[in-house]
Amino acid sequence: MAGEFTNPEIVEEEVDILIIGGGMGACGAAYEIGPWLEAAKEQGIDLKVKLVDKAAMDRSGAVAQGLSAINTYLGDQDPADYARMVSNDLMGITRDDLAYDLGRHVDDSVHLFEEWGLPIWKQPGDEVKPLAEGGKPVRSGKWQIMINGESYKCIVAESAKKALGTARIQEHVFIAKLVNDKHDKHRIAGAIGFSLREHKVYVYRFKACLLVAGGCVNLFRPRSVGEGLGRAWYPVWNAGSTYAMAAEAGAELTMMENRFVPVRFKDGYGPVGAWFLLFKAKAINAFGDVYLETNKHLLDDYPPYGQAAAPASCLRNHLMLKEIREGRGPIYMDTVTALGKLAETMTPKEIKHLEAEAWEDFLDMCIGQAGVWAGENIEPEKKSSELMPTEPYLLGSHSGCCGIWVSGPADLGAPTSEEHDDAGRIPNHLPSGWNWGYRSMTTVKGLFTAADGVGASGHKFSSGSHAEGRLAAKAMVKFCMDHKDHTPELADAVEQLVEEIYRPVRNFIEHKDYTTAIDVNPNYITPKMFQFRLQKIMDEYVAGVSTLYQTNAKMLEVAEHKLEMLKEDALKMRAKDLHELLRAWENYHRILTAEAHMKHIQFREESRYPGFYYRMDFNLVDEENWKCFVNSVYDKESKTWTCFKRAHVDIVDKSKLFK
Ligand code: SFD
Ligand code: AMP
Repeated sequence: MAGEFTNPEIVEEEVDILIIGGGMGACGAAYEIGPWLEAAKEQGIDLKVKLVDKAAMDRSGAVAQGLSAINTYLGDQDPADYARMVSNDLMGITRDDLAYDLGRHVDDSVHLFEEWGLPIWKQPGDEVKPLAEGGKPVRSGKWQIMINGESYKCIVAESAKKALGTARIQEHVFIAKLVNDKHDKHRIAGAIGFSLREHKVYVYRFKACLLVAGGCVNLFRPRSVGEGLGRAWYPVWNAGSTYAMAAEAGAELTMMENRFVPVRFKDGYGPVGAWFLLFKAKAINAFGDVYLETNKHLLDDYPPYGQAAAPASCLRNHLMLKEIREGRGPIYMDTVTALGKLAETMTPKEIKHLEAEAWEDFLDMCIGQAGVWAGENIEPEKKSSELMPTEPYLLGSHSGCCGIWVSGPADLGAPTSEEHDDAGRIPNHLPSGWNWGYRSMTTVKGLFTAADGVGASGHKFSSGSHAEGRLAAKAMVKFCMDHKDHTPELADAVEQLVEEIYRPVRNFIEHKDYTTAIDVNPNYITPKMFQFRLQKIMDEYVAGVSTLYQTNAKMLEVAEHKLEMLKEDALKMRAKDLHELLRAWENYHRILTAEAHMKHIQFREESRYPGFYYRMDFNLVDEENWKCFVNSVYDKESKTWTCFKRAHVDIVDKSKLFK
């Protein structure tokens, strides 16, 4: 066994652009890049592109299981209103330039999805009229539209593969590290990864790279343990690769203190959006109180955000947590009353159809929840279902905003009171430091990101992630054309990189015969056990579910120390096969992401997201001192983080939100 396992074949390849990931952002880039490559060719520049996904694109990433709604579709709404909503839901600290830019581009991706065959619910009479031709969708909420989306990812991936061509796509290769340029440490030059099917290590050299490997899941101890282990809301295969690899390459991160704690149907993590928004269901405590109403006064503690017409997701959680803390749980989604009310004006056939839709909402995107309903004999019209706030997730495209600091669009600016237009914006006046030439480029030259990778925006969801991938693709081609004579050279020797990637394999081979039980060995730790240790630290000290999302400086100090120890032990992770090598590297990415999260929470001395986490020693939103971005850089040589403030500017006028 040892032979080829310990000495993998090394495959070196030079391209111009590497796309890392095969999810919504990557599919957007893969689809969009073709025409821009053609335009470059016409100018005599022939650019080579490759896409690498650790899984199979048809079912990889967050949309793997399908979705039942597209949560960002503007229709005839104003992108400035969209930017306002994003800001409000994320407690005022977002990049309006990024949100506005996304808002004005996102619908085009949705129109493409429909053209490619995604069934979108339409208003009666408009059933066969495409959205692009004015067909009116069934909206579950102001920004969300309903779809029959079990095959959503297959449809989007099919078009991406067709556009890029399968010869330019490599599946089942996990990228483990980015490599900086030999002559400029603020530039990216390559990436290294390994095959999950064969004993091969891939080394890519490139001018530009799109890092779109999703968010981070399983860094906190999940609520589902034991027989439920592996069940989570966001996909367990989003392992923080985006944030960790960008940080190691020297990219500035932003808002890594932010997290998303979704309220979900208990145990199955089923979606709640359709229930709240489409079926108009209410969440209640065990005694039937609608806590969003009975606890409404708590919002007064958080001006101005508490006064917004729609309270932020974290504030909704805050009102629920009071009920749980004070012993008035379980919390329920009152499906019985909601369906009963809807049924009052319906025929039996229409009622049957409505019930089918309630089931399909789960079957389209979270089959496990349908399993819970079936297994517990839950008929939603007769029995309400429990809700729970989940363990925290790190992401930048859903209702969270952690991620990487990127260059914004060049044509959107900060308003001054004298000169903004009706939508509250003026052109050509960007806050300094928000644009450095190429949309979606990080602070590392040539390194781009999109979707879950882009911080300080959020609420892009599946459609916005695709659109943002497209924006990045165009900018990357421009970057390559502007730097056509640049030859990337790796800062690190390939042999040394391979050695590092395969360290868990060597740990195993060297020590496996020391004991007779393969998992019990003083010389190595299995990736599974290592993950448990990380999750325990994060859960107990960094505001996980076991402390009801509470922490303080002292607890964070303990976490800091324990994470240091864990990082030392990480060198002892073992890999008995390629699958474990994947698990080991996912853990390396998770631990750095977890550390960034912890450091940012430590730095921000306030509780900006009540309901997502509380710094009990600074249990307030402190507008005066903390209405700012918290950004950080990681130094891979000294293994230290530096956190700092960056000024926040409202480019879109927000006063409308609080009227
Ligand atoms: O119900 C490597 N999302 C929803 N979006 C909507 O529009 N509507 C919904 O209904 C949504 N909801 C929802 C959503 C997600 C999930 C999991 C659930 C419910 C249960 C959000 C979107 O899905 C999300 O915004 C986008 O998918 C984000 O796109 P992107 O590209 O940032 O991430 P990805 O799609 O997960 O893809 C990641 C890719 O990277 C690969 N990868 N490849 C190589 N090397 C590595 N080291 C890698 N690490 C990862 C992955 O394989 C994958 O291809 S609801 O809750 O509101
Ligand atoms: P979810 O299924 O919870 O991910 O929600 C899908 C969409 O509905 C997201 O855009 C959420 O922000 C929005 N949403 C969910 N619950 C509510 C609610 N109670 N009020 C307003 N918007 C909500």
